[in-house]
Amino acid sequence: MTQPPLVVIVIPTYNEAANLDELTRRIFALGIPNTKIIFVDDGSPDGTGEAAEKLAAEHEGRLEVIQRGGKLGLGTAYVRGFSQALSEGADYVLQMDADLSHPPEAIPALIEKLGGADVVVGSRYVEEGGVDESWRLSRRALSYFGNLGIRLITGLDVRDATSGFKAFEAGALRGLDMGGFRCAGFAFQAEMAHACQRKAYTVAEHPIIFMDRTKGRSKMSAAILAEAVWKLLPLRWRR
Ligand SMILES: Nc1nc2c(ncn2[C@@H]2O[C@H](COP(=O)(O)OP(=O)(O)OP(=O)(O)O)[C@@H](O)[C@H]2O)c(=O)[nH]1
Ligand SMILES: [Mg+2]
Repeated sequence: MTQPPLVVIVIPTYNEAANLDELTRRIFALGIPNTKIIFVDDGSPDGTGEAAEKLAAEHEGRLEVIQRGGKLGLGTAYVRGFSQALSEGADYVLQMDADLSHPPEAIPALIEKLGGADVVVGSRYVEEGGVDESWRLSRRALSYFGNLGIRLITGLDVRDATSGFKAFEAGALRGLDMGGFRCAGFAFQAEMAHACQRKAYTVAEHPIIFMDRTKGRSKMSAAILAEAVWKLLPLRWRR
């Protein structure tokens, strides 16, 4: 009997101890055969690393933890987790946040759409996609126009340029020069989308509703936003 494809979900964590149990439960409840989670934790002071190790012991062989010494940014955490996933022979690699903003229940649909695409993006800005109902108009506008601005600056075609919920066909991911990525913070998501577009990969989008985190705190900062402006600007001219 042939093995079902190996699905590896890479999740960077920084101070997400309160979210890991529910996230893990909801992912494994999907019952996707041959699925593995890799948490990449940056020495979170709130005990996320310990919580992740406990889950790794409960789900032996299906959940792995990469511990880094300090907060090195979600971009480099993804690059580290992706190379681990590929070295373990993943067929499909997914990325998502740990704070339950990305609904784990969309994972099967993302994987299914990989049948006709190299990359599938969980997207707020396609029909039926959206953001948390509780968002005020000002926050919606900031998110929408921020995304639009990044698309215009970088020349990205994908509708949700800053989505951190993506699925990759392993060969496509392997084809990217991730060592050359420059963005450490959330701009990494657009840098990644841009790298896929330069490679002329087929990118599909699947609608998701992005929910606000209910536990833990956002890591967004002025420095991370500044990085987005400075490092995404030159992308348009990168080859
Ligand atoms: N390993 C690691 N993970 C990080 C780091 N910064 C953020 N993360 C994780 O990256 C994901 C996204 O971070 P969030 O703080 O939710 O930021 P965001 O989703 O852009 O912003 P919000 O919408 O305000 O939540 C979460 O799973 C974080 O725990 C980091 O420096 N290292
Ligand atoms: Mg978040």
